[in-house]
Amino acid sequence: MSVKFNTNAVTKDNCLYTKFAYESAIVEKKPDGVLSVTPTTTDYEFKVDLSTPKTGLMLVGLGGNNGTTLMAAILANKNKISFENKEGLVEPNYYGSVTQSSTIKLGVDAEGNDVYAPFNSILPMVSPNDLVVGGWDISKLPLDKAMKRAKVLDVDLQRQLVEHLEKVQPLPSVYYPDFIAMNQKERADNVFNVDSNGEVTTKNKWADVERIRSDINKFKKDNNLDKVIVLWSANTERYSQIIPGVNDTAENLIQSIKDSHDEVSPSTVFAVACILEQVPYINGSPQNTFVPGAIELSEIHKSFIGGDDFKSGQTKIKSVLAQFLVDAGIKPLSIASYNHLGNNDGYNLSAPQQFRSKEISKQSVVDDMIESNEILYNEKSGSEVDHCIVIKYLPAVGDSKVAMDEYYSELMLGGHNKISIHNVCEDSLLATPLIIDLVIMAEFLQRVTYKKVGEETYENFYSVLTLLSYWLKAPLSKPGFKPINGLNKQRLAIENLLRLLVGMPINNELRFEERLV
Ligand code: NAI
Ligand code: DG6
Repeated sequence: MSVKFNTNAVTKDNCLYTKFAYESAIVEKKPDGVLSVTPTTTDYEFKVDLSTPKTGLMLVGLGGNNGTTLMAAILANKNKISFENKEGLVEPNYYGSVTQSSTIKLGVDAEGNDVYAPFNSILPMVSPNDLVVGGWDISKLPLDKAMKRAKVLDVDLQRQLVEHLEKVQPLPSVYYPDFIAMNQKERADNVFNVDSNGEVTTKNKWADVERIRSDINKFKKDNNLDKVIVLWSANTERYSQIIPGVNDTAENLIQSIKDSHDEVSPSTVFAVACILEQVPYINGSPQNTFVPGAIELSEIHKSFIGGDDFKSGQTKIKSVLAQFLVDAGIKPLSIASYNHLGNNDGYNLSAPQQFRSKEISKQSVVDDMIESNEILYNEKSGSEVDHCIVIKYLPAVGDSKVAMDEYYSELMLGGHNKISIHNVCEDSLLATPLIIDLVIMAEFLQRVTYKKVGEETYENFYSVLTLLSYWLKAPLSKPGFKPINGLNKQRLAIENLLRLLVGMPINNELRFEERLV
């Protein structure tokens, strides 16, 4: 479907130019407790490069459940591979992907009814079918076998994909045994950081950075790509300790890598390599890959980063439900989130330090909602939600993760409300469309620049791509800013950005066509 916008946006040299008045408000708390609100307006000019580049995606963890499912989804869609399951013929699709399978409201028709268009019809975006996918894994299994090991896809689809996947083997990767669970050790047979005896060594971390940089450049050259995006979908690592002088600044981090400091993780080594190559790098796992020094390095090199941890099922619902309760004036008192799963992610998370990374990520998601409502959360009536996260490894259920949540809330006049959710989700089929969205949006956001009216040069967005927060459990934010977790707020920001870039006013649901006489 194509959409024509009759706005003031101007196309020149294959770029789209628009003007946008950003309206906000500055709020000051006066000594007498009064909140003083002053509307503000800043005039911007935006520019979007309309050409879609030939884009490569390099996944760290290519041989895992997400990696193989992503590869399979793209191949199935690109080659129109249908398959039989017990319910009949299944046509390939990208359900679960906002960029591929959701719509945006354009406006209303002559009768005042809402009209929608596909998300990816507003502005040119790379199609996932055109992505060139490659990447690294510490396991050398070719992808047809890795897909079988993952036990995610229907067997008839697997059978048809073998010929496409059997020749794909992940590149060797960096393995520092201390960062992922020891139970992953036997998987690590495809590692490049080895000494002359073939033993894993963690003593040449700068060489590891250089190797990754060279892998990226080779992939780009071999596939004749305009751009590469790297995404970490490898095992959850333990947290790195943040140590002043070690990883607190860009300079210290670089020196610590050169000194092969124990607290530098593989995911941070990948981050630094990508930042130095100005390749966008997204972290789909919960660990603190982006130590302060990595964020500063991304600022210095104006290189895009985004994270952390795919927000796929249980946490996505939480970021809607908790927001709904608090916005409805109902006070959640406790949230208990249990889950069990039987895939390799669950196996890795059965180790305490890796579980702790996931616990932190899953827990942080309601913080800003609590802070948004002082009527419900205050010193007198209690300012916290009891929030517990349990994850158990149960091999029998495989990739079909079972998540059970109980939301216990306080109602009017001492009443209570308990909402229980039982959610069975095929984990990798939920997570893979998020990878697609993160990559398509990161690529798109690289093509958007802006300047204040009157300024000379167009700038890129700030290096931490917080517009990706919709897809992430613990959104990384600009230092000094608090993350926004509410799913609806996150979606609205993306939708309004697309609207303003084509010269449309930002979305509101005033519906005056209907409500005014
Ligand atoms: P998986 O365990 O199936 O795959 C991870 C892959 O990473 C494995 O093949 C492993 O060999 C590889 N690996 C480990 N360390 C590596 C390194 N240093 N370099 C290259 N490869 C390495 O896990 P899955 O299910 O694909 O999930 C991947 C990550 O995404 C996990 O951290 C998980 O917590 C996170 N995640 C997954 C979600 C899901 O629904 N599947 C949702 C949210 C986050
Ligand atoms: C257990 O929770 C395993 C995790 O890797 C999750 O499957 C993943 O983080 C998805 O989490 P959520 O909370 O978004 O469903």
